[in-house]
Amino acid sequence: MKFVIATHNKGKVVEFKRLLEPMGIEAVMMDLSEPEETGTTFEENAFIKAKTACEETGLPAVADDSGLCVDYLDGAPGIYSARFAQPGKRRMTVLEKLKGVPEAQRGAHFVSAVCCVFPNGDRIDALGKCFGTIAFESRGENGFGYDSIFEQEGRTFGEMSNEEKDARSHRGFAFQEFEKKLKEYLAGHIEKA
Ligand code: ITT
Repeated sequence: MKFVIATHNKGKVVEFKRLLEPMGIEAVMMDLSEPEETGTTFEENAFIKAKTACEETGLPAVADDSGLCVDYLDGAPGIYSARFAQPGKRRMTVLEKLKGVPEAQRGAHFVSAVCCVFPNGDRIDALGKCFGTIAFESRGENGFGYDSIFEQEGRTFGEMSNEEKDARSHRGFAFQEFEKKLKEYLAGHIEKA
């Protein structure tokens, strides 16, 4: 099975391949346009990205819309995680906004809404969340985006191996659900778009 990966984020590309290939999926990159994310939810934006890529390539397309929701910031940056501050300044912006905030009030979670659209219009949706806290400083070089400031049990995602992150991350959980639904879909249980 060949699926096109509908993302322009290099960190996500690496994770998509890592999570999709063990399912027997050939995950390919193509030159895709970048649709405007006009949705008001993670799910809507994931669908916009997957549908656009499927229409452009004629292949089943998988997208994820994801983000970091910080309790102290009333869930921000949320769906605006990629547009929250200038590139390179996003982690620091979160840390600055939480300056002086004690550990007990630094709760946060990541969300990943995965959407796969097939050329016949069928779609599969899956959602994953993972909970942790915002660290007091950036730590670790692995991963991408907010990984180095998102902590679980004393270590940031940036300090974890790929396997550790996948086993506990929002995207790891979303792709677990996706795999289950894909198997059901392929066995004939079709969800209509
Ligand atoms: P595409 O839309 O092309 O997929 P994007 O980076 O714009 O790329 P989103 O709109 O879904 O993707 O924005 C999600 C942002 O949330 C992303 O840019 C990261 O900063 C952050 N993010 C999502 N998943 C993450 C993860 O696993 N680790 C760290 N940061 C993550």
